[in-house]
Amino acid sequence: MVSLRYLLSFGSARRSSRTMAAMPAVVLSTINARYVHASLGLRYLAANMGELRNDTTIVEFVLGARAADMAEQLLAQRPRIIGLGVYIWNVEETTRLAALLKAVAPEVIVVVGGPEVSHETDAQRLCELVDYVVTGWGDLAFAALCRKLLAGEHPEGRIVAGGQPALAEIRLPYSEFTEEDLALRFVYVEASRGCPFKCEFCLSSIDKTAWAFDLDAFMAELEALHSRGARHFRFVDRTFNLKTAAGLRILEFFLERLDDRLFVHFEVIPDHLPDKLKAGIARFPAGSLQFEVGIQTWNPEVQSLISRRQDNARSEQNLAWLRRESNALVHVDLIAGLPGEDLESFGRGFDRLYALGPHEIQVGILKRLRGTPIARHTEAYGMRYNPDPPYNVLQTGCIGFQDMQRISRFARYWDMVGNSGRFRRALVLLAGAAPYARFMQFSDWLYASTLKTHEIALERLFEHVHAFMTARLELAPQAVSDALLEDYAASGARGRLSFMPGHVARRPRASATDRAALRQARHLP
Ligand code: B12
Ligand code: SF4
Repeated sequence: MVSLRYLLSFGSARRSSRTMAAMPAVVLSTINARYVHASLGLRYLAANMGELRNDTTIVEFVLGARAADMAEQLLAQRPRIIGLGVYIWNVEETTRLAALLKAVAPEVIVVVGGPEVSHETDAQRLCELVDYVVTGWGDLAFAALCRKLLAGEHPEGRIVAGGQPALAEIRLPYSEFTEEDLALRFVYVEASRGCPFKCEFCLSSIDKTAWAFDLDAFMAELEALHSRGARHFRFVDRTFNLKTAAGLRILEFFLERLDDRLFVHFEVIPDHLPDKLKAGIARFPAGSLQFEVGIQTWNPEVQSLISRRQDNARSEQNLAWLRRESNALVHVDLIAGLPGEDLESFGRGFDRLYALGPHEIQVGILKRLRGTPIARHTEAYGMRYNPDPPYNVLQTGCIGFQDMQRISRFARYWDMVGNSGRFRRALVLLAGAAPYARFMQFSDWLYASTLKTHEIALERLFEHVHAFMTARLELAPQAVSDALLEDYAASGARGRLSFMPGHVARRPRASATDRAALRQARHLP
């Protein structure tokens, strides 16, 4: 076994010290959304390779890497089998990668697995291109398949059902995190798998229930990670607060180890926060605890249509409690474009949530994930989805395409202005007493003025917000400037803004044709 087990790559290649003699038979790979996201799924597969573990290596990439570069790096390992983890965010890139791999090295067996290829395999080019598709859990199934393939057996059928072994049979993967992972990346951990709820837009709704890993064994792994220096933990449990006793024990573990660097992230359901959990939560200092809370919609009819059970009154009380009594960072998810929900209802929901003061409102556009039961509403509710990833809804019976475009831009701009935390003082003025309506007005105006939703420099964004609030909303210019200047200073940026005192207007930027003429002139003698 060579010492460097992981060859991490993000765009540009990092060289492995691996020698030709130590080439692994199996390479596990995936394209992560960003470098900070270390793949937990691959680490499970690697940890469960048994006698093949020393003959297996992990090579991770990040979105943006070129298919040819990734293929080159994978093939440089001279593997006999390449296993690729496929998710909604990487399926297009993985398809291009698999096509190249099969074109230049058809003898290398390519196996894919992961949530994106666990359903509707017939409809996917990627599944046609590769040799095997493992659906569902791959922890033990991948190793079993590799054993057969390396022994020269060829399993019948290209689609292999992963199966769901008892959790006790699965080796926990946490020793697979390297020192680099612990220092620089999120450490994903999992105390339970699956979800007992049935929200139809979510892939976890097809799980029969939630299964808990042996808590003692899991706590021992947390302890080992913590002693190795891990401080940034993200729980992938669908609903962390399902079992109070287990949740409390995990919270206590972190409370006993609080330090300046500790950061723990949990996904929680909003209507279940027993007093014991609250007492634990309240003891975390600022900056150490983060909750992602799914509200998705407040509309009871829509909730029942998509089989989401949620006690709105209790959710509201719990969110208010979190903001009032705890230091936890609270990020709340709302979905736009659910069947039966129009813009007005979405807007009312946004305002209701805004009033509760979460740190972030994450507005997501509904996606029709492969395998999710939401598909049953397609005809009756006029749902039209993007046929390509991320399968976002383009229009519904209640929201036309143009309005869906508006809400998508609203979500993007809200991220830049509302969620970024850079406009805290100005946002209060901008939102006024009607946050949704005001912000939608801003969003429409900003898009009409810039035709951009990306690549707006921070200074320009401050100037746009200033222009909108003074010229469009006709708010008192001094109050607007004061709020924005305070926000700008707090953001740490040190540029110049057009509404700063003593600002001298810049000469208008030369047009593209003027700049081309200037450039040509520079070549003249
Ligand atoms: C961490 C995470 C992310 C991270 C990215 C992580 C990364 N590596 O880059 C972030 C936060 C960026 C993210 C974002 C999104 N995510 Co996300 N995310 C997750 C989460 C919470 C954990 C994934 C995980 O580690 N699971 C634990 C491991 C053990 O499970 P696993 O990854 O599924 O792996 C198992 C099997 O799939 C299989 N397997 C995996 N790889 C391989 C490879 C081979 C060869 C084989 C044989 C088997 C196999 O075996 C593994 C062990 O059983 C899951 C929910 C969940 N709890 O799983 C959602 C989930 C993966 N995300 C999902 C979605 C929809 C999104 C978003 C689109 C959400 C949105 N904004 O609307 C975005 C898209 C991001 C983008 N840039 O476009 C869906 C995925 C649907 C899909 N078809 O891929 C999930 C399942 C949530 C859900 N319940 O619906 N996400
Ligand atoms: S949205 Fe949350 S509660 Fe609903 S099924 Fe998915 S993971 Fe479970």
